Amino acid sequence: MKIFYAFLAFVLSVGWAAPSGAAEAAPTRGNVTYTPDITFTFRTSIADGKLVFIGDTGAIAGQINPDLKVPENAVVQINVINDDGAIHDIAVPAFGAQSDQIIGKGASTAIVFRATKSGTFEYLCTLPGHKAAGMFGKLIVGEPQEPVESTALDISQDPTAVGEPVGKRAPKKITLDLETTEVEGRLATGSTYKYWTFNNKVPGPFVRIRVGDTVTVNVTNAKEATHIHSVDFHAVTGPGGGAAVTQVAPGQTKSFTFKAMHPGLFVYHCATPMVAQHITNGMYGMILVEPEGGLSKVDREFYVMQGELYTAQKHGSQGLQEFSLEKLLDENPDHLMFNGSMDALSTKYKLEATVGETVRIFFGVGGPNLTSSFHVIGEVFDKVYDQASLTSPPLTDVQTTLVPPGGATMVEFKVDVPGNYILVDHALSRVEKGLSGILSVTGKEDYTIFHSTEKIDHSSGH
Ligand SMILES: [Cu+2]
Repeated sequence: MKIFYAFLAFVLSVGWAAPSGAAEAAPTRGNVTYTPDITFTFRTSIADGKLVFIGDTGAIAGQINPDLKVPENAVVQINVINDDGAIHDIAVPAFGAQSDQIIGKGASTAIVFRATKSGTFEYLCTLPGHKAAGMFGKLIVGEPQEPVESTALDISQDPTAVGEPVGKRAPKKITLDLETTEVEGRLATGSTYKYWTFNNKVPGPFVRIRVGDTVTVNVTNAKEATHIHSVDFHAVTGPGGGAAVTQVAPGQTKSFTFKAMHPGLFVYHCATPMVAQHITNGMYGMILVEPEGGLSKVDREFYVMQGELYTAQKHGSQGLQEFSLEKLLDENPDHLMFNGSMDALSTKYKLEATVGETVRIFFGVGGPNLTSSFHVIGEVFDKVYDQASLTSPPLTDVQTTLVPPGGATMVEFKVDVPGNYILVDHALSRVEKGLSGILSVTGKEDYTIFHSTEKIDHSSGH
């Protein structure tokens, strides 16, 4: 009898874990990971006595059972949030994709699949009677999408703009001109944000000097600006890191001169109240103060900074995204990004290296609020200059390293195997809000390090 109940429990648990359709779904799900090409979000609802899916964000927001248009071979994610408290699921039978069931109000689920063939297919809720009650729509694959590309300024920062290594030169005098601006910049395809910047880039320019240099900083606030701005360098020893003497009104310039006393990789940012708002809007960057004799030589150097945007509109919405003070104070951003825009380091710019080369990443967090668990998927950091201290011995063989807001790290590693390596904050929910970048490594395979008879899925993002 006991055995019978154990068997029954086994059957029930398998039945629960693998609803019909899951078996067919497995092969397509196995092909996709971190970054779908297109994401749709539905809410379930009852409208005019019918059960329906309603588009939650982006171009489909508010539409009942909207047509979902995707390019052929795109990796598609459909999220469903239960908003009526009845039992539902979502399936696209043509691609073997089926979710588990969501029961409680507020519960959610998702399916991810690759749309491998063109044509018009059906999505639906597979619960008995729900399709008949109205829960179905069209997935149109292959009709070319018209990307809504705005003419807004591209504020994303080039990760290879790392300046000249100081080498063995003696200390010298340097002039640094910074212009603070307020510009509507491109956030993603079809959306913009009113960024506040240094030199029209987010992050601002990578400043590279050596210890003992004397730097005169001129901060000019663009005359079109409507706010006061300033700059606080964490490398500066002096009042406010410079912010106490650079509160600049639009159209004005203020200056100060400092001597770089400490080697290291330091964040700079605007420090005008409300400081968190000025930082989130894009007013951060980094200054590298190299030690005497310079850093060791590497083959590739990259400049990467993590930032957050707090918008009234949800992630994925089209048009101008407006700043939300409430979300800033809740420290709950809708967008996270490397180098200013959603796709700066995945589409706009490429981080590239060749097998056998050494890579160095200058990584900082503008924030203003979230600590980064910086990680490169598929790599191990040979060296981590923890807290960006260049005078301490580095940590060796590190998987993930913590970088606080207003802090930085310098990591180095040799690339041994070709492929795509994804830069992330290992708090991986943030990938869903835009935070990822790709280091693309080409060159000869080394089968003693990595080998598989399986085909690499290039569209997986790896
Ligand atoms: Cu500012």
